[in-house]
Order: sequence, then C-alpha cells, then structure tokens
Amino acid sequence: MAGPAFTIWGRLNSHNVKKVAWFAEELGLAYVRHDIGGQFGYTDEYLAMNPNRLVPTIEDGKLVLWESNAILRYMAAEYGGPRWFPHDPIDRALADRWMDWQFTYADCQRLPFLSMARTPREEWDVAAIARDVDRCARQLAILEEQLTRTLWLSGGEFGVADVPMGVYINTWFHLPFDKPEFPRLADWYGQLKDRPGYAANVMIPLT
Ligand SMILES: N[C@@H](CCC(=O)N[C@@H](CS)C(=O)NCC(=O)O)C(=O)O
Repeated sequence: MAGPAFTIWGRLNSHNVKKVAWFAEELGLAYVRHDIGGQFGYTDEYLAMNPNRLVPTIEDGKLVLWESNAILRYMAAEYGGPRWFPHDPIDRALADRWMDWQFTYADCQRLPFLSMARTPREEWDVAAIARDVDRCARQLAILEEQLTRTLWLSGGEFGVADVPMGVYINTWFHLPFDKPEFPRLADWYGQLKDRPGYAANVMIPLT
C-alpha cells in the first residue's frame, strides 16, 4: 500500500503556502493540501507541529518542516536535483540569495497587501500605502537590474530561486496602485504566468 502523500498544511491565500503548492506542481509531486490558518483557524494537532501559529508546514514521511523557503530547498534537494538547485556552490549561492532577499521585500509589501486586499477601500491609509509602495519599488529596481543580467533569478533557467519572489510579483502587478515600469520584471512575470502550476496556485484572487 502506498505511504502517506506529501502533505501541505496551509490556506492557499497565503503567499508562503502558494510557494510550496506551486513548487510541488513544478516537481510533479503528488500532494494533499489542508486548509488551516487565517480564516480557518488552528488545531492543537497543528500547533504541536508548528508552534509559530503560522503556515505553511509540510509532512513528508517522518519529516515535519516549517519555514516556506526551507521547505522549498528541501523539496528541490529531495525531489528535484541539480535541475532545480545547482550543485556548484557559487551558482547555488547566487540563486539562493534571492530566496532570502524575498523576506526583505515581503516586509514592505505587507502593508499595501493587507490594506488593499483585506481592508474595505474607505479604510485604506493612502499615504502609508504610498510610502511602502515606494520602498517596494526601490527594492524591485534591484531585481530588475539582476534580470537584465540573467534570464531567471536561478540563473540560465527557471529554478527554485524564482519561486519566492515569483509569488510576490503577482501581488505587485495586481494591487491597484501606481507603479513604475520594470520591463524585465514584466517579461519575467509574463513567463511565470505561462507555467500551469503558477496559474493554478498563485494567480488566484487576492484575498
Ligand atoms: N517565515 C515564515 C512566515 C510564515 C507566515 O508569516 N505565514 C503567514 C501567511 S503568509 C501566516 O501564517 N499568517 C497567520 C495565519 O495565517 O494564521 C515562512 O516563510 O513560512
């Protein structure tokens, strides 16, 4: 009898859960996902696995793991191999840094996202949103520059290092604020949109 499937715990309207569900599809991994967190609340069983009261968490055989980018690295190593995460230490480090860098970006996107996607329009703090959008744009200029030098954040081809910012860039392009033009970012986003796992798990209504 087949063992338990790779299990993802977390609601899909979470950026960090989207990363894991999308990447599972890129790897062709059979998985089950259970809604938990946010509007679904938590169970004691879940909090015993992840005491941070955050999503996502995965179970894979005897492994229980939280922290979305650590999960992505595990998935790439266990199920993907060098195609997804280069063995060469220099290539790997250059790709890997964009995964950690995403948390820097997430910090400035938090307020516009929570304010615009999860708050009635009449309650938006327009000045605060504009300040954070400006901060996000300054950070995205760094990504734009990188994408003039490599096609993907992972290097010459799409890989795991494109996933964290790949999720966040969908939100950047969808939230209704004025934004500067970033042509290479727009190209990169256009290519992500053609990936079925991205369309199914990331390009869903922002809620
Ligand atoms: N660094 C953590 C952050 C996890 C996190 O902040 N998750 C958010 C959703 S994106 C969360 O769980 N919020 C509370 C909730 O959903 O109940 C990771 O990358 O996994």
